[in-house]
Amino acid sequence: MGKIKFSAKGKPTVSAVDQDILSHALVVASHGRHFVARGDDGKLWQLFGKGKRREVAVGDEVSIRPSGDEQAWVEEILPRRNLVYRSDALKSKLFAANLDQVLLVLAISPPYSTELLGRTLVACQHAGVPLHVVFNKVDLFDDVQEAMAEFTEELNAWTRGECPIHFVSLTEAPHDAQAHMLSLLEHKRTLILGQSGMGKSTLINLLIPEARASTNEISMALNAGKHTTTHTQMHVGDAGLELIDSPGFQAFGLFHLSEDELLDAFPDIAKPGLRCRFANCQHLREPDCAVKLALGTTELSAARFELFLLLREELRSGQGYA
Ligand SMILES: Nc1nc2c(ncn2[C@@H]2O[C@H](COP(=O)(O)OP(=O)(O)OP(=O)(O)O)[C@@H](O)[C@H]2O)c(=O)[nH]1
Ligand SMILES: [Mg+2]
Ligand SMILES: [Zn+2]
Repeated sequence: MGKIKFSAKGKPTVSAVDQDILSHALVVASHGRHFVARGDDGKLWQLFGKGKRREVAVGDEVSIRPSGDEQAWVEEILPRRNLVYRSDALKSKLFAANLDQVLLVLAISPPYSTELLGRTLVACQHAGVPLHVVFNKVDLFDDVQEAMAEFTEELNAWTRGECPIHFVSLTEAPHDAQAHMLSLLEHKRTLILGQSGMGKSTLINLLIPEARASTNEISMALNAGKHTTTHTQMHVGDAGLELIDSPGFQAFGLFHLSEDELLDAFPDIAKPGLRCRFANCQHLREPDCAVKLALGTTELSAARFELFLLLREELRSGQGYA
């Protein structure tokens, strides 16, 4: 990968390039309003977009119109297979598009949030993208077997057993981790998500050693020398590896879902909900509420019900702003 510069502040400069020729490119890096795309010939372009055409995500296929030697306008965002994003009442943050899978990296230090896990699962289900959980830093467990059993039970309660869980130590058992992860990631485009400090970049650097230099070049420039990832970037490795690194998140808003879509992501509530006495039961204080009856049984965990109520309240209160 050549040098990527995010320094241009003004409009792209017009030079002797032919502005009438459109070409195809893949968006490989995003830092909010700055984007980098790779043309079919491997050339890297600094991308600019106007209006809706500014809403590009890493993984997007775009048609571009050159405006300078290294700069181009987004002419069109080609139809997406899927898009994983989060949103609050005011704006959306696009993580990545056209994915095969999402990998959520967790660890006990810094402590992971089950609520963020629950939200990530809802976002992935809504996007139609499979989610895997990587539980990293198992070297920090006192009793590995006991801890693995305990965390598997906790995570399965949150994901209803729908997400495979992979326990690894990226720094203490890198060879094992590498072999295990490769079988999961080869020939796939994978978005790596997680809170800050969980080991997302460590995982990518282990599998694609060249990623380190490329990441550092941008992160150091943007973030005054800190290692934490500040932009979303796709790294390409051998065996068809396409790994998208992203900055750690502390919040994961889902304001873009409708109430029906939210319910789709909670079959453990939708299903008993069909048995409630009232068709429009809110599952709060209504008589003969089958959801309340299911609560605490193997059908519905209290934690998932609480998350559902929280998300529903959020999207109701956000209506009219989004
Ligand atoms: N003990 C232990 N530490 C690890 C392991 N994997 C990663 N770390 C450490 O965790 C810290 C954070 O790792 P990063 O890969 O930068 O985390 P990140 O998820 O990319 O964080 P952000 O870029 O801030 O979102 C680093 O100091 C790593 O060395 C592990 O398996 N065990
Ligand atoms: Mg990182
Ligand atoms: Zn009910």
